[in-house]
Amino acid sequence: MSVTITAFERSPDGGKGLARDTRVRWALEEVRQPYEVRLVSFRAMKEPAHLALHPFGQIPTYEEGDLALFETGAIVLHIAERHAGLLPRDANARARAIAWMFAAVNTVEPPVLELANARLVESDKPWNQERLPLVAERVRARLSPLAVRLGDSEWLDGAFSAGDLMMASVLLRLRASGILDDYPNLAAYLARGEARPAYKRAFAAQLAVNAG
Ligand code: GTB
Repeated sequence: MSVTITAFERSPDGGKGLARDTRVRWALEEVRQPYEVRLVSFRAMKEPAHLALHPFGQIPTYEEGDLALFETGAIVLHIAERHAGLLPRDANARARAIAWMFAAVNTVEPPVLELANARLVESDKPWNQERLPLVAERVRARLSPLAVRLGDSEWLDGAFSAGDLMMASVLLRLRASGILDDYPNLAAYLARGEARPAYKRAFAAQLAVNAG
């Protein structure tokens, strides 16, 4: 069954791979599933046709036959459950990998987004300089225990899984802040994720849309 995802017609990051279609592309590349991309403008995302796919008028979405999904966590889990390569066979290890997916989107991503917004969207506000350190501290409160848990391991729990894919995708958003420099093992973990051939193909595909 063919798969179609949506992505920004022109991503505000100019192809740095920070928009969330990249993690879905990455998952599809890991499991070697071909996919089509429908590009949508900011206006089209808020129109009825797209809202029928995504109630919040965002990208990415995922269509496969009769199935339409939104939310990258749900999309990546769907891909990982249907194709070998992103979740362990052992039931307990599989459950733990899924727990890391939730940790990525539910525990780590919220403060990471707050920091990105504080740095980019709120930088002209008079209270920004006072707020920025508070928000950065909330990010550190997640990174420190994550770094302790990862330790010297290659991935979070055994072999690379959808949990690592989601966690690395979230950490990517921190690179510009420089905060990862204080967590060398997390920086190396992220670099290992980016070095995966599947990530490279996903990155190149989104760059091809946004370059120039
Ligand atoms: N929780 C949802 C999920 O995981 O799928 C969040 C989806 C989401 O935030 N989508 C964003 C969107 O559609 C694009 S990725 N925004 C438009 C809108 O809400 O109207 C967020 C994003 C956007 C831009 C950059 N950037 O340029 O650096 C990075 C990330």
